Amino acid sequence: MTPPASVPVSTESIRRKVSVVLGSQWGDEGKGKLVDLLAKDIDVCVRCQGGNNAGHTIVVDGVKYAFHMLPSGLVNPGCTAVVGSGVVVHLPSFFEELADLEAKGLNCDGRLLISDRCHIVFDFHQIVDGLKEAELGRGSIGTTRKGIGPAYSTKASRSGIRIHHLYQPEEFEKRLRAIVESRRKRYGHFEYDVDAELKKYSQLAEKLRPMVVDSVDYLHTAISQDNKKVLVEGANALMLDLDFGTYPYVTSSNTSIGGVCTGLGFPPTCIGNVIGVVKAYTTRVGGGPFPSEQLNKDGELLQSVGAEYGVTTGRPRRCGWLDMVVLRYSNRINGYTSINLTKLDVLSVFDEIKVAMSYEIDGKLVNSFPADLQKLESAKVNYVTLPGWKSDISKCRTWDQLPEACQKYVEFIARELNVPIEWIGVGPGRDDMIHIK
Ligand code: 2SA
Ligand code: GDP
Ligand code: MG
Repeated sequence: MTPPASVPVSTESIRRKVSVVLGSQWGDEGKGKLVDLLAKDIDVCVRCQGGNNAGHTIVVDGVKYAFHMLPSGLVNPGCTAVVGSGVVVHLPSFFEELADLEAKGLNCDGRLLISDRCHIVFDFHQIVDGLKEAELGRGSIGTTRKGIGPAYSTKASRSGIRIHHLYQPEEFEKRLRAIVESRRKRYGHFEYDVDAELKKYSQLAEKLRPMVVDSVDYLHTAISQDNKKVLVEGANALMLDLDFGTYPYVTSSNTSIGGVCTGLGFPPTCIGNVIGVVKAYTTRVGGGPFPSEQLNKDGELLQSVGAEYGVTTGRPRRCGWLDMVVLRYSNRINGYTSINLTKLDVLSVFDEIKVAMSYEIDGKLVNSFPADLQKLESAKVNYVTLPGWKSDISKCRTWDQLPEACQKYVEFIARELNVPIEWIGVGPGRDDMIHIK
């Protein structure tokens, strides 16, 4: 007897079919650029967590695309993009982003889908995001104010509104009124017109209808029956993970490999390649600890040469040296099968390059990235100094073209992590990449 369509014939048929791109540090490593590059050989590009807090930049033939909530694979015309169930979606921003892309000439007709299980981010979540940050004062997280934390809180408290609720108007209205009332009890009165919102959402629901799918069925059918190649685009990064990042200075989703399974409904056995994107130095935007941060000329140089500004908020990013404690921890959790080292060209201006190798707390070397931020603050960071190469590498397209000191820097990182470096970014453009096969 033939099994029903939604049941895979065997788990073998889905084994290692899905590739994943993840940020290994505090975000903005250049994930979007790699996803775009890989998307030419894949059929489906999926986001599994986060929302429009993310900012993924792609530069193709001088045209710059900024993706926030939509999967970056859309730049490739043969790629279908899926916003998976773990993503939280602010629908007005979803349609704005889509319109911006279409204005740049991308035809997304029929190749953008959204899970009926996604939770909706409402404007009141964004208002609450701002109120929460104001309450925290000097200890604020430095969120993007896109309502991400409040939306995931609503989801965890089981009072959230999902995409399928858009098509159950009575349930939608009941839930929206209840949650706004509860948020007003907690935060006091804030301006928010529920009736206008209900009207707006009934129009948005119709506009969205053709894109709504059961993404579990869609994605499993894609890999098991249609033999399609799926690529998952991680947003934010490991050190911003709700469980493993520098809590509470984190985002509110699982940005680590676990978020791929919980955000898409894929079992771990589906996952094959896990590509860690590692910036050749470190940046962080927002508050929170950053042990290898350089509040000096080196940090300023990284910031200006690397053009380190937030893609979503325009905030300057904090900058520092590469941190192997962070990367070893990140690799333990995500299990990278290969690495894309990015922005190596930015380091060309330095005579010498430092790399953080270990932390000492109370005179003792620590084995892993500490949970306790007070202890972390007291950590002494031990660095190694490596020679710079002081020459322009932005035109290099093969390993052999890189200067010897530059090769040594790359080899040092690969050896320390025991993970092969397969791609090296030498500029923002799609072609500014060295692929080591
Ligand atoms: P949120 O808004 O609740 O997710 O913020 C919580 C923390 O997560 C950080 N975060 C980010 N860090 C780096 N890049 C992000 N995306 C944008 C970009 C950021 C921007 O690509 O440049 O434009 O400012 C991102 N999104 C969230 C955030 O800074 C908080 O520390
Ligand atoms: P993402 O969030 O990880 O996708 O990264 P962002 O787009 O937020 O930030 C990375 C920035 O670096 C973007 O402006 C990219 O265009 C740029 N970029 C990516 N790779 C490289 C590279 O190898 N060299 C240089 N100079 N810029 C790069
Ligand atoms: Mg970014």
